[in-house]
Amino acid sequence: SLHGSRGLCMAMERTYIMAKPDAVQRGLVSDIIGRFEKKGYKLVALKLVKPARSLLEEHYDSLKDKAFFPSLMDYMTSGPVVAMVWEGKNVVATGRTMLGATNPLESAPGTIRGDFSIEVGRNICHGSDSVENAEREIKLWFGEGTIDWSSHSQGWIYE
Ligand code: IDP
Repeated sequence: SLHGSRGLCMAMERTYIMAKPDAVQRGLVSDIIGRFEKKGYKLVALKLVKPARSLLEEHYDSLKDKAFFPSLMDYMTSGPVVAMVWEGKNVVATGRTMLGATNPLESAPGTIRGDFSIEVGRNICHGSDSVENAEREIKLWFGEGTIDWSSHSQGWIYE
């Protein structure tokens, strides 16, 4: 309802989105943030971080046996990243759709990776792939917690 608080009371999903070092270097941070902001998702945490290798090893723990893992670590530790948490209905799956396929060769035009990147090892952004991983990644990157605030737009975004 427009004036009610249904949108605020709905159990909202949260996802961990990260602008990778190449996005920061190439000035694409605002484009990534802008897609999520304009879609209607709510920003609940954001910071610029130069992540320690140990943090990234934990973040990408499931990939540690892959041949590309060392180069992934070099890429991800090469500069600051923008870590953020976005909240909204179905934001984990929809966030992945907005990012596009992992390999930009397969990312559709209109997606963030499809529009702004070419190679898998320089694919500019990260987004949690499941609700469970989102919770794990949010805890890992935002031990300090997220920001609780009410957005005046909620009633214009959720019916
Ligand atoms: P995702 O980022 O779309 O969730 P994952 O398979 O979890 O994809 O891989 C994590 C990241 O590792 C990718 O975003 C990409 O930067 C890098 N990566 C994945 N596969 C390859 C590869 O085959 N070669 C080089 N880098 C890769």
